[in-house]
Amino acid sequence: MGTRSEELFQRAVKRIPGGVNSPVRAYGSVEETPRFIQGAAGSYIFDADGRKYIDYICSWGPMILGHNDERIKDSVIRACENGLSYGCATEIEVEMAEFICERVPHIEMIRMVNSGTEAVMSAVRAARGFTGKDKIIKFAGCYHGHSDAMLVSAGSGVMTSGVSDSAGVPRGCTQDTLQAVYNDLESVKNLMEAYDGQVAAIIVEPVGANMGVVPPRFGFLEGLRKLCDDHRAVLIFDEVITGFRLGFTGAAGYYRVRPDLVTYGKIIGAGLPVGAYGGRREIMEMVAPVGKVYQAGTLSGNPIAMAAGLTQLKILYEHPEIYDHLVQSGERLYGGIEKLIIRYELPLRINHVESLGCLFFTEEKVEDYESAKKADTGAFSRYFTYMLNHGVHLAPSQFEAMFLSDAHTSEDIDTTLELAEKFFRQRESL
Ligand code: KE4
Repeated sequence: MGTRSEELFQRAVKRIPGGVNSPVRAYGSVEETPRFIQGAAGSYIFDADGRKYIDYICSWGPMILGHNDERIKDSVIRACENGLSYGCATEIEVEMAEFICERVPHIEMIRMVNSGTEAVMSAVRAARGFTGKDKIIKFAGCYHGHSDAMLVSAGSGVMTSGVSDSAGVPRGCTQDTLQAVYNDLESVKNLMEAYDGQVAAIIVEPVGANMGVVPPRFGFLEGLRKLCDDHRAVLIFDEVITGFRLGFTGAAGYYRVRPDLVTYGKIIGAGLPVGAYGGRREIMEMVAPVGKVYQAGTLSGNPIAMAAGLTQLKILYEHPEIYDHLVQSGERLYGGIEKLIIRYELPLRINHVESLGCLFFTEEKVEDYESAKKADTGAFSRYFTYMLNHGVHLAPSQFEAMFLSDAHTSEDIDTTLELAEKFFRQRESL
């Protein structure tokens, strides 16, 4: 008799491509049956067989307060009392926009959409409309969602899907997407000069988190800012992961580099489908209906999703101690792994920024896509399986981030470290 997850997966693959509604959930790069989750609370998730896991996916970032937070759930239930969707403007959309714009200095105007992909697609279009230029510079290993133009050496699931980019994307959709090397300003300068006067924008994950976690080298983001100023290009920070995680003002505030546009997802929706893009008023006023850049969405600013997202943002803003806890938890977890690497002389690297981190199965420094790809995905798979079977749910890919929430306790982290130590002591498994 198989497990409930196995049974559900067997049914799922018959009717859903790969049995999942997003590729990374299929555990394609690890030797495990994907766990079908039936519930969650705080730092824990529970699978269809009732097994409990300490969860480091946190829905890929949105559950920064922990799963099933009562305050957010209550706001959703209250919002449902009035109705689910109107296709008309609502007060809470105004509240959400004002709340963000009044607290994030580089966001003068903002538009709600339904996913990070949509946010990026729209921000890129706004940048092209604003500058009248076509070329976009992205970085190998950075993932900006699955819009055609962004599927060039993308990170995240693309890295593990064995697909270098994607079938079904005509050359015409990617011919204006230029690819630079993360943390290598020279590679960006060369493109800017080669395509002088043609580059509409540089889009960057201010902390790479889709090739595993790769922090920006000192001066990298500042260098991008200067290159955009010198070449009249728009600097887009894709903060779908880092937004409202690295403090309320995200990576822009953390690194003190001002982007022209920012894209959001995940935390802004608290687990409901919300994305957003915003920034300089003169760029955002290019967007329909006030400007000539068309973008629309039936469920954009949906009142239920706004209730969840705005509640989460208010809690984060009104309780800055949450960010202190996230930093301390990050130091405990990733610092603890660092100590194990040193104690057991392990051929591993840990990269992290506050509550975001990634354990790379390589002994070389990981600072870009090429160095990340050197990681031993087989060893990672064995580690993933060991941790999963001992009650710790990591991202099922070497090229994803670990996410901490305010709900993770010291006990959760110490349990995780004890299990990791047991795995590493069986050194031959590396
Ligand atoms: P969504 O369309 O999945 O909401 O957001 C796309 C996106 C854009 N930008 C960044 C920096 C992102 O990390 C993402 C999505 N992140 C992945 C996890 N690495 C989502 C997980 C999935 O694809 O299922």
